[in-house]
Amino acid sequence: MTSLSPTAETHRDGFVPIPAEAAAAYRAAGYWTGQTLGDLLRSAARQWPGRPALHDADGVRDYARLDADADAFAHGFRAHGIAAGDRVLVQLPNVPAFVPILFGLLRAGAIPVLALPAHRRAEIEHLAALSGAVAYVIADRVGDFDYRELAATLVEQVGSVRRVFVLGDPGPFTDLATVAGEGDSLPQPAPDDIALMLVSGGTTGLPKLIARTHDDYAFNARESAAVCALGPDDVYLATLPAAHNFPLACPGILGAITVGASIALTADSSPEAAFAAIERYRATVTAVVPPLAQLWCAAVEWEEADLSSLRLLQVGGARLADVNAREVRPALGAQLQQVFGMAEGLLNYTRLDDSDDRVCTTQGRPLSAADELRVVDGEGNDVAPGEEGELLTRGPYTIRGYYRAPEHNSRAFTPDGYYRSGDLVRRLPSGHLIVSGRIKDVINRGGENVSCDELEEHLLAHPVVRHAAAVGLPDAALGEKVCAVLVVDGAAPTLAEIKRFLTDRGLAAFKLPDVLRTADTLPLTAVGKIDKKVLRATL
Ligand code: OOB
Repeated sequence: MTSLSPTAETHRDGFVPIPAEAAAAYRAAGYWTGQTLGDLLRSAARQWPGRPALHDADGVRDYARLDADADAFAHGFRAHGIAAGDRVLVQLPNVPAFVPILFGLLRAGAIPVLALPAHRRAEIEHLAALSGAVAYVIADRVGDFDYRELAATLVEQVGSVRRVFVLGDPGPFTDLATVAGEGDSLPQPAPDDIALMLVSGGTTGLPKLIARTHDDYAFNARESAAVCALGPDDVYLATLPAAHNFPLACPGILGAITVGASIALTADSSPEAAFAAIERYRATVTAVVPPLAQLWCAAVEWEEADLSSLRLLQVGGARLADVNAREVRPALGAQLQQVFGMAEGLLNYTRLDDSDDRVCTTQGRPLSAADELRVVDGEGNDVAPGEEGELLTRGPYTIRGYYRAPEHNSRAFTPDGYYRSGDLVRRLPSGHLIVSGRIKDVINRGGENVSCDELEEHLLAHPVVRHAAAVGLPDAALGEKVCAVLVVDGAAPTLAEIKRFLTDRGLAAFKLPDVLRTADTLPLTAVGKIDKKVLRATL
C-alpha cells in the first residue's frame, strides 16, 4: 500500500537536536550507545528469549514472543501505509497490547506521539495537527467514553490523519487485530533521530510536544533501571498511564526491558484494582503520583490484598509532603523512592541506600553525573548554595527545545541550551534537591508572595486533611487572597482552627488562608496531579 504521507514534509522540521559537540561527548562517555528503542527489545529477546516479559489476563508471554508480536505489528503497520518518520498519535489505556503496539510502531520507523487516555478533543486535535500525525491508534471505548467518536471528529478536523487503528470493536476503522504482517526488512532509524514524542505536563496553555531520541531515551531507561536496581526477577507494574514518561521509562516499561524484568499493567489505579494487580502479578515496583500514594496508604485499612511482593514504591509528579512520605513504608511495607522528573528530561531519584530522612524530605538527586544543574534567581544569576531559586538544566537526556515551538523555545530555554524548568528548588550539599514550588504557583497577596507548595505542605500535616490545594482568588484590596481547598476525613475544621494550626506551626501571618473551602475531591490532571487550572476556574 502507498504511504499515508505523500507530502515532502519531514519529521525533523521543527526538531531541536542536541548540538553536535555535546552529542559527541555523550557518545564518547558511553551515555549514548547507538541502540534504538526497537533494538532494546530485540536484544532482550536474544539474551533472555524464555524469560517472562508481559503479563496479561491469560498468562504471560516471554521475550521471544513479545519480540515476534512487535515485529508482526511493525510489518502490519507498514502494510497499512505507515512509513518511516510518520507520526502516529497513540491513545491507549493501560492494556498489555500497549507494549507490542508501541514497539511495532517504533520498528516500523514511525514516531509514536503518546497522548494520555484522559485527553479529549481539544488536546487530541492539537497534538495531531502539531505533530502532523498520519494515523491515530485507540481502544474502542473505556468506561463510557467512545474513542471512535473522537476519532471520527479528528479525521474530519485534522487533514493529515488518514487512518484510525482500533483495539477492540473497530466500527468504521481498522481493526488492530488484523494488523499483523510478515516481511524480512524493517527500517533502521538513526539512533540520534526522534524515537517518540511525549506530551508536556505544562500547567498553562495547550500541551507541547517533547521529541525524545533513541539515544537519549534508551539512556534514560537504562540508567533509571540501574538506580532502582531493577533486575530479571522484578515485575514492574504500570499503574500511571503508560504514555507518561514516569511509568514508560523511569525506569518503567522500557527500563524493565533493558534488564529482562517483566511488565504488567493496570488500567485502574484505585486501591482495589491496583492492589489486586500487585497480588496477582507479584509486582515488585510501581510508580504513582502523591494523591494516589496517599489513597493507597489509607486503603490498607480496608483492602485485604497481599502486597508483600512490592519492594519499591516510586512517588513523583508533584511534591510529596514529608508527612505523607513517612507513611509509605509502615502502610505498604515497600521502600519509598521520591522521583522529581519531567518529560523534558532531567530525572532526580532518591537512592536505595539514602537514609529514611533523606528519602522522606528530599525529591532526590540527578540521575546522571552528566546532568548539569543551575539554581538561579530572577536575574538568572546562580544563588548561594542551599538558597531557593529556579532550576535550570541540560544534559544527555534533556531536550534543547520543544518540537515545532520556536517562539516558546526562546523563552523556555537559555541561549546556552539550559531548560528553564519553572521549578523552585534548594540544593543540599549532597546534591539532593528539595522542590519548594513552581515559579508561577505563588499567590501575590498584597505584594507578599505565598508559595502554594509550602502552604499545602503545612495544611497536609493537619490530622483530618487528606488533600490540600492553595489557590489565589482575585481580591479588590489585596490583588489576590489566599484560598485553601481541603478534602477532609471527618469533621471539617473552621478557618479559625486552620489559622491557629498553621500559626502554631510557625507560619507567617500573611501566608494564612483568607478563605477556606472543603470539597469531596480535587480536580486531577490526565496523569493524576491536582489540577490548579481547573480548580481556579471552578472557584
Ligand atoms: C513528571 O513529568 P511531567 O512532565 O508530567 O511534569 C514535570 C513537572 C516538574 O517540572 C515539576 O513541576 C513537577 O512536575 N514534579 C514534581 C515532582 N515530580 C515532578 N514536583 C515536586 N516533586 C516531585 N517529585 O511529573 C515526571 C516525569 C518522570 C518521572 C517522574 C515525574
